[in-house]
Amino acid sequence: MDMDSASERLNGRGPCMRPKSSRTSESFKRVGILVLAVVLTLACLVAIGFLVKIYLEHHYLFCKQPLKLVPLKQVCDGQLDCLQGEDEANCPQWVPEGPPAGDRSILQVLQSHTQTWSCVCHDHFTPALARAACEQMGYSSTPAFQGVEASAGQPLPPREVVLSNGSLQVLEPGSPAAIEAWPWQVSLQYRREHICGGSIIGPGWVLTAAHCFTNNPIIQSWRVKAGSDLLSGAATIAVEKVFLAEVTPASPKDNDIALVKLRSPVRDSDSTKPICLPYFDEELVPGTPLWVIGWGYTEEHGKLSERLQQAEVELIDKRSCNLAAYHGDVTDRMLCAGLPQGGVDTCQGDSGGPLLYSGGHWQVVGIVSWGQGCGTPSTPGVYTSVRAYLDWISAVRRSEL
Ligand code: 4AZ
Repeated sequence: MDMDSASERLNGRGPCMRPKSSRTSESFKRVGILVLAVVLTLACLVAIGFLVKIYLEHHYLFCKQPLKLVPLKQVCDGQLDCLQGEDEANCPQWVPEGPPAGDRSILQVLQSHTQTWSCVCHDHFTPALARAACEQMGYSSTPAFQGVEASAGQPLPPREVVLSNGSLQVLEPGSPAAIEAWPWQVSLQYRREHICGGSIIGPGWVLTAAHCFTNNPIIQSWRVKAGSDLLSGAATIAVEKVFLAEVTPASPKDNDIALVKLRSPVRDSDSTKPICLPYFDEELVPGTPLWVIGWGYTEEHGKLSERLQQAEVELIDKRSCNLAAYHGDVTDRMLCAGLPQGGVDTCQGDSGGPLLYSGGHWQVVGIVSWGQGCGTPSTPGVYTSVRAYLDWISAVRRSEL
């Protein structure tokens, strides 16, 4: 054995053995092919998944609850297929066309909650109002506008609008009220017809206005309806006596207060409860928030409301009330209430009902009495001040003990 072959053996490189580096590269190759195959398979799976996703998105909507696929033609078809309504949410909406415009120059508004159209009536329309109106219709350019004569044959009722948060809003004079919120409110009915509102101030007593009885003098024809926010239906209570504060022909608006004694007392419940009288020594300051409620006309020449309405007003100081509109007719025993810009007011059919102050507990501070028109600016509603008649109320009730 020569030295060279001995060292070849020692190094493990015999004539039938491959070199070590060639074996390593082969196993590298095998691993490489395996990795490539795995990567290619994964890529294929991702591509297939992607294609399946595109296909499903084109033909189905994915419902989360219950987990299912809804064919696209069942989406926005008016029938709920997904429990959470995903298939009927965000659908195109149908918007009904308004009535054909009589005068094509008059701006019309649709009140969403009543779905009724009105034409916009505004004495001092401004560029800001015009711009807001156009923006609400999707236009951004500066509009031109002009006032038009409102003819008698107007096909739509006029409604006043105000600018609120950048958009035109129809002035909403009131909102529907639940009797449980105002359980002292009653309807005074003559021959089954609603004439006035009133307030329960004790189990058998209703406070109202004297002028309700002017053309309706037969006591047996009067009935009182308590515990309901609707005018029709429900039982009524008979009237035993009516007490009026003395009204003189010289000042017919004075002493517009009456007490009605019921034949049977109303029992307290969630929908029938008496209201407190005001404190004799508490004079409210102008600007105090007050509430009015009733079934009266919802606009000046309108009609009674079947459902009780509520509206917030504020106490207006007597001096400015007299100066602005009433030339001294508002006496110390009356209160003015409304909003300086008008729009919220009582009207025919609300008479006799309460003007309410929420001073810790609800108090009837006034009785709906008179006013020029309904809701016009500068002619607020005028109310009998109940505080001025506390002695009269006690005297009447004492006389019936
Ligand atoms: C009425 O005729 C009447 N805007 C009641 C209140 C008002 C006007 C009229 C106040 O019974």
